[in-house]
Amino acid sequence: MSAPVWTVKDTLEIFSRPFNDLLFEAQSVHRQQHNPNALQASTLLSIKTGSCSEDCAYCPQSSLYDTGIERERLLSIEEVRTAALNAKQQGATRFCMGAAWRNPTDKDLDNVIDMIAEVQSHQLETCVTLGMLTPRQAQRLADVGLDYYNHNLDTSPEFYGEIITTRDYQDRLDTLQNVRAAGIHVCSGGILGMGESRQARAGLIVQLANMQPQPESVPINLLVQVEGTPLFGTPELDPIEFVRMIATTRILLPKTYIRLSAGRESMNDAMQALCFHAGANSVFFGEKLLTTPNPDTEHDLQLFDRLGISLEAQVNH
Ligand code: SAM
Ligand code: DTB
Ligand code: SF4
Repeated sequence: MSAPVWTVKDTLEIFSRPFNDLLFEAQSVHRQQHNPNALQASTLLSIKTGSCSEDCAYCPQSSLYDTGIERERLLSIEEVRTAALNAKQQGATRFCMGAAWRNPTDKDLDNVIDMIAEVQSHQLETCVTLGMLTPRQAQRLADVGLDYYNHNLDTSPEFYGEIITTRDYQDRLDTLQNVRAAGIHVCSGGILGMGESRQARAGLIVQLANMQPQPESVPINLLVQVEGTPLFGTPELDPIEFVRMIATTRILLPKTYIRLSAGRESMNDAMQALCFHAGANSVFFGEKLLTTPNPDTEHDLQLFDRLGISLEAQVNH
């Protein structure tokens, strides 16, 4: 049987169902494919912070906005090792390294490849997010055994131009295609709370759901509003709408790991519990995202315990 081709209309129909019907369907799909009481945990590290040339309206690391973030040099291997060991000790199974680049140079990639090898030596899965990649660069990352590449579509093709002008949607799709062709697992999702419509939310899900194969990992971020960025002051998103997004993503991408990503700091425990019920089954774990705070590890562990949720076990390579 060939995979369904989703339209925005079909997706909006699901998205807009009565909340209890939507959640029941999402939870039913979720249980067919996943352990409903387990979460995969990844820890983030910014290996190169600030002074990015791009104009992403949400991002504190763009050089075009005055957000008080200082440019930092590329971290050393020792700094990466310390952070990776700490993440593993806390219970993360994957270590994700992010760089504030439009794209890496080949020299940048040499350094990142050494970092990936270091993280792998501690039996952690690896993920990097470095901006756009050429087919050759993606192949180099595949050759070193990188597990996941994160590159977000961020929103629908139609709303995208309101958020980023320095590269277009097709550039992002091309990078994802290069990652897929190299045989690396694809991690791609987006951000809610940027002033987008429900149609734009559905439009993002359709892009992800119609990829063949679908991405293995989809991060759904709630905008972290940072003073100085153009999106600072955007009206807050209704939490119920965010839960609908998770549930609809779960229904259209049944096998994918859906990550409740940035923005957990501003969510209460009940909202996070609803997101896990709606099908979110991975989180960023550890007290910092790239430049902004994430919930305390202790608080997270207590929340998971209250919900009877366990962290997925460490993987042995
Ligand atoms: N520079 C690379 C790129 O843009 O592809 C990699 C790092 S970039 C910070 C990774 C992703 O973080 C972005 O695509 C965006 O989805 C997310 N992000 C950045 N700032 C955010 C914010 N303030 N709130 C929520 N998500 C954010
Ligand atoms: C993703 O979708 N969210 C993460 C990760 N992929 C790289 C990044 C969130 C960044 C939030 C703002 C910050 O901390 O700078
Ligand atoms: Fe640069 Fe990535 Fe931030 Fe965009 S999201 S400004 S590309 S660091």
